[in-house]
Amino acid sequence: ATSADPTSSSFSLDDYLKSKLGPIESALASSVASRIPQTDRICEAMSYSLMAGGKRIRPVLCIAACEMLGGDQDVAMPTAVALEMIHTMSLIHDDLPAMDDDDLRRGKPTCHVVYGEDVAILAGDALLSTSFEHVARHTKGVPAERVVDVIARLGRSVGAEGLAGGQVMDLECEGKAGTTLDDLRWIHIHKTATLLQVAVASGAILGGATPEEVQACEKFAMDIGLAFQVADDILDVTASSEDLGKTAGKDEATDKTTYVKLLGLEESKRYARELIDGAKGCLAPFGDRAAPLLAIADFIVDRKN
Ligand code: GRG
Repeated sequence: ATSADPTSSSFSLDDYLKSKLGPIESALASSVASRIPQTDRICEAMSYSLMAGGKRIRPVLCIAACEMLGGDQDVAMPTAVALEMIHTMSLIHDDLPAMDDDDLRRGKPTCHVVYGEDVAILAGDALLSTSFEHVARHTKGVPAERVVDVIARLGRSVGAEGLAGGQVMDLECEGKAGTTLDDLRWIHIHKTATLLQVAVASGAILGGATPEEVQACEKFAMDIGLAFQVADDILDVTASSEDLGKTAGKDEATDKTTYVKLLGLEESKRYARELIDGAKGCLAPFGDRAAPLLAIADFIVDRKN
């Protein structure tokens, strides 16, 4: 077995990511290519943000879950692309002057800085609607019910019970005293964990998971989603200010409530580790086939950006 083989005991996440990122990047690039001159500008704005160099955690999670269930990478790829489109849309909108008003994202000028607020809003809208079209049009080789289930889950993850609802709650809590750990958890479940959950659940569904298997995947993803956010708060305090697009200690300087402020640094680290260990336990039924997802779970708390 090679080190990229999920069943090998010497599984290497680096090799695994190297083997997945190439196909993901090319699928992303072709998904927003303009086909007629009239769409050149909007497609350029969509592509600018989509191709700006994210970690691609959501697409990798989706493909890894599909393969864990014995499904093919190609079956999951349209959904992997859709997840990154939705994620990118949320970042473009999150950076707008009406929201966080950020000039930099992933170390590059934000979409509205380059293309204007009007085009950035529309690029986000176009990425969102194209994500659903992309799954419906390009997912091949599995029963249609699985595809419909995936599209329904993607839609839910963006709406009031997902990104949009989480963002509104976040705005309500901003600068307000008395945000509790439960409030913080609610925000992060909806802003972050839900899309990670859909990434893993969709991959599993496309790979042919039973309802019990989907549930185990969902519990895994919810916990790594929360851990991701706790790790983010820890990184904001500990990361070096040379990190692109991040300012060390950023949240210390604002009113934003974070896990580190509520729990302290050491307790936050312990909480993140506990969430990751719990998450990994959910995948025990999948044996060695879970190796990539287990390694990604560790990466989420050990990452440096
Ligand atoms: C417009 C319907 C609609 C919804 C958007 C703006 C908004 C509502 C939601 C905000 C969502 C948001 C910005 C959540 C934070 C998600 C998060 C953890 C981002 C960082 O993800 P990484 O680390 O980023 O995966 P990279 O850059 O690696 O892709």
